Amino acid sequence: MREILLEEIDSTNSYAKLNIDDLDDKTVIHALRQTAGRGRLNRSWVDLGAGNLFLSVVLKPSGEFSEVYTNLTQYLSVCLCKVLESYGAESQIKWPNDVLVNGKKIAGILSESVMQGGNFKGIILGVGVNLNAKQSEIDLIPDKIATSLNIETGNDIDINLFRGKLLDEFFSNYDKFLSEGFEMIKHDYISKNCFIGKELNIKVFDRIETGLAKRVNDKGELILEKEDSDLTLTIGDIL
Ligand code: BT5
Repeated sequence: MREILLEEIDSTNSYAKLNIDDLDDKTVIHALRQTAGRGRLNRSWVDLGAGNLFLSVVLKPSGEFSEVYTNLTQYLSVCLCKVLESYGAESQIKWPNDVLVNGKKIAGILSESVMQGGNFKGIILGVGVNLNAKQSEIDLIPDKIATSLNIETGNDIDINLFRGKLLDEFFSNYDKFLSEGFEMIKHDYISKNCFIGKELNIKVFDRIETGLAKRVNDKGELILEKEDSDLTLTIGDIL
């Protein structure tokens, strides 16, 4: 594993994407500040200051895309929960990969597959974690109730220690995850969920699906029970 530390960048995911040809498998890009952090679907990730974590991992597991790569965000969400719990913060996962503490969003994950001229180049797995933030700044985050680890634990968080724990957790079972897939983490993922058994409205592109979150299947998809039939969802946002 190689680590690149940047003082400031627009987005660690954008940097990794732009330089993917020059970056080895398992390179970690870590920025102290992010001026244009990205979420999914053109949303933004707010930089709450230099004490917070912004990093992207470059993954080049093979020359071709494989379905298991779509579950890497769920794998990372389980890793994040384990690390947060080592700080005494009880965490939960909101499908597909929001990580919450006390019902508030503490981390976000953005996975991007990079293709060039029809060739699969790799995956950029980006993660932002609020570690040391002020409540007054968190309150300015649009559309979400958020929190940070210092607020939840009452202690300042050593960002390098947290990053080390997260990368150790991620890479210790990464190869096994690639060969076993979502089933390897299914038990942990489900034990952390905060949505199964609930009546949900889920935004899927520009439509809203309503139903009972019945279960998560072996591929990490959400089975939503609707009035007339079950719907299998691979992406979406629980509203
Ligand atoms: C995500 O998107 O949650 C993925 C965020 C990934 C950020 C990392 S940082 C390092 C790497 N480089 C990047 O450019 N990105 C990755 P999504 O599920 O679309 O959620 C975005 C929504 O979360 C926003 O619309 C806000 O409502 C909320 N949000 C934004 N900043 C936040 C923050 N710091 N803490 C909690 N919630 C936030």
